[in-house]
Amino acid sequence: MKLIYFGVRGRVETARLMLELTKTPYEFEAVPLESWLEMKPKMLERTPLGQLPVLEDGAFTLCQSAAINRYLARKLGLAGATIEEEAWIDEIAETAGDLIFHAAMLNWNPQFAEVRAKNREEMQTRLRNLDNFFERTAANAEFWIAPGKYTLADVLMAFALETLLPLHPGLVESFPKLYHFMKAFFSADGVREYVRSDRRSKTWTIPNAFFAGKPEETHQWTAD
Ligand SMILES: N[C@@H](CCC(=O)N[C@@H](CS)C(=O)NCC(=O)O)C(=O)O
Repeated sequence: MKLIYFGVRGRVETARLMLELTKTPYEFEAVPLESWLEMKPKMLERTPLGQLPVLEDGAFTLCQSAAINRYLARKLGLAGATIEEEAWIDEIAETAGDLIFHAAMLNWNPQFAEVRAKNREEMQTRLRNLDNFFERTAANAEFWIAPGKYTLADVLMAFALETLLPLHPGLVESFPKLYHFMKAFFSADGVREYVRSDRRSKTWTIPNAFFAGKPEETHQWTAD
């Protein structure tokens, strides 16, 4: 299996986390930004809009990060066991997607410094609601859908919460249940080694962004 993306976490990281969690061998091709314009016409043959990420699984090619995530979840045993579980995973996936969307909008906002504090307040409200939702619905402290069984929901939500750590220092930590859930995922067998390795991209996005394009603006896990 092969994933192609830029050398950042961005829209490919949850697919990588699933492959690492399940210890599935894969190749990651990091396209240098400077090669992209030359490469893009060729990518149009493989993806509708000539964008990344792209997954190649033998002769099967797939684009759109959410489609890649769902395909991998089904293939790697991280999907729901019933249609209710699937719907619930979708619900959490959309919620995680909202967090990522608001983080990305802030990261790319030229007024980043001016609007960061307001975004933190809004994010605090979102996390308060999420914390209550987690309390009401999670299987246990470390697994959202099924106790002892990771699903796409855990992967997407843990990554979304991790994304907020450098953006709003101390905010996720102020919700101990969510913080514990996120940390437990990043300590899971397979994930733990990967996120502490050089194989993981050091930045959340590309250097052109106003935030998250530098390693110090992106969360790094250290040995503990
Ligand atoms: N909905 C698509 C969006 C893909 C997308 O916007 N990819 C960006 C990188 S994050 C890209 O390829 N940009 C280069 C370009 O559009 O030329 C997905 O989730 O995969």
